[in-house]
Amino acid sequence: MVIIINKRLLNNIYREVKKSKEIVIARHIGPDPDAVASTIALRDSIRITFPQKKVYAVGATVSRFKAYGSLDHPNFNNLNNPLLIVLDVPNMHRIDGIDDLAYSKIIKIDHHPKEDINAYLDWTDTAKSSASQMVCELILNTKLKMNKKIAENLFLGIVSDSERFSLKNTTYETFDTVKELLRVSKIDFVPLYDILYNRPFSEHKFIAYITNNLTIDQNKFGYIIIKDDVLKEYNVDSATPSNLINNYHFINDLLVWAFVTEDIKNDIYKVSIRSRGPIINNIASKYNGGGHKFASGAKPKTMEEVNNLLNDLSKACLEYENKDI
Ligand SMILES: [Mn+2]
Repeated sequence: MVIIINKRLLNNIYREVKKSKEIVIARHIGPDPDAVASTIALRDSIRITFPQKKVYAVGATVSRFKAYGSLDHPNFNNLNNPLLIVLDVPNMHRIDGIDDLAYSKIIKIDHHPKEDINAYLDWTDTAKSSASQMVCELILNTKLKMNKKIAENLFLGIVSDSERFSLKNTTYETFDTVKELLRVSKIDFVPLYDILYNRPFSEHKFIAYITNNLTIDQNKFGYIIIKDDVLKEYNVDSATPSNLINNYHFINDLLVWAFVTEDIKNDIYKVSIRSRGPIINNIASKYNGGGHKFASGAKPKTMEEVNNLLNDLSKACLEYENKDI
């Protein structure tokens, strides 16, 4: 059985869902597989459990994630103060696609450290591998229903956010939940890895470009600044580097690494950061960002801010290396 400490909170979330006629489910901007998969899975579960309800999963459509299912674009004017459920996001300004929505109350399910979202029911647990794991636990421990597609999405969200159960957010609970998910759904999960890891050869050449051009300083801090013309040359977009950054987890010479990508369209720099030791989310939050202790992102506006961020990260590596001496 899945071990749940907060069964009461899960029951309260279920009761609130049951009570609500209209529900909007949202996640963070710049989505990743966990954000998309958990949103669509929860929507589909509520839909098959309560077919009479209006349930929408919102946020910008990302063509790369179409295998998870399609998102909804309801006219918010036709809704009457729906319940808003936010997944995988701790800050109000990073919720995607709810700008003109007048909602009644918020339920939050998230594994990032708590920020400014003030929820009526708040299930925040940084010990969970993924929002998908949490949605999975919610479904398995309440009367919410599961089907094959829901199970596949949840599996993909968990595998992706835990980087195939290799990151520090993976616990015995993660395995417990996945075991239960596979037991009840009987999904054939091995072919699903294609959805996460198949990529065109041009993207592999781009990985080679990053590897060849990554600068590693004396503090074991690695970084690369990827210009827009390079993205064009390799036929990738400004979101691609953040999807590749976990590939660099098992490199001896790296303690922290950052991919800085020029985002011409939005006139900012997108920075993805990973760490194998130093805590980085407090640094990212100084540069229009945040995230997990060892996996963060930031969006500095100028090259000067980028340089300051890179300096701070390198310094964090130095302090981390010196702390045991
Ligand atoms: Mn997540």
